[in-house]
Amino acid sequence: MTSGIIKHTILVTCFEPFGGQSINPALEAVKLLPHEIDGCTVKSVSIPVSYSASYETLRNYVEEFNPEFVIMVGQAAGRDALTVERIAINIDDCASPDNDDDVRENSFIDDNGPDAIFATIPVCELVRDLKNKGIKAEVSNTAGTYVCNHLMYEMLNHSHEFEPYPHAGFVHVPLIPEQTATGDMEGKPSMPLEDVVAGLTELLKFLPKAYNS
Ligand code: PCA
Repeated sequence: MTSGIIKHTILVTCFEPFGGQSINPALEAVKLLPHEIDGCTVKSVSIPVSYSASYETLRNYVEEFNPEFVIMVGQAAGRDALTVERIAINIDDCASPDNDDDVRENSFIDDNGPDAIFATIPVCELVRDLKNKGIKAEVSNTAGTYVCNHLMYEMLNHSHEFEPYPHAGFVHVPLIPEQTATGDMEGKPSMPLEDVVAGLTELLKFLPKAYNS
């Protein structure tokens, strides 16, 4: 490594399949990401779709890799663009169980935590850059109230406990065509896997640069 150049580490998380599906496009895309992008080390890991185990798992990876950036990635059925989440809210609320069969309705994630926490990555700049590169991307104002929002909230709520401080954010990705050909998801919007991978790669490339502009 050239001396004097800081080598950033970006931790990228994805989720296992859930809700009876055999594919999670976040997992499929994240496992295809390069291990290095423009001199940044990219560590890709999978997180269980579990309210109780998701953050525990992520925290161990943050302690192991000491990343400057944590980019969490999940599936959002019905969306047709990469959506960079602006905010996580302090609520678990979904009629569908997680992969541990845990159903949480209208319950606080942290009884003493803030109602909501903004992502600490530059959401609008990232989306603008992706759009300029011809990638379908939007800012999203809701990460839902299921495990993705839960993990994003927990990460942001605990970021100050780590050194270096990890800037953290969440990207929801659309379904991929294999999921929408038949079954429950038939007819929903999709994005080819290679476009999801290309979009995430561009986002990771731009991320450290967004702090220098
Ligand atoms: N999407 C779900 C959880 C796991 C995933 O990929 C969500 O949006 O909460």
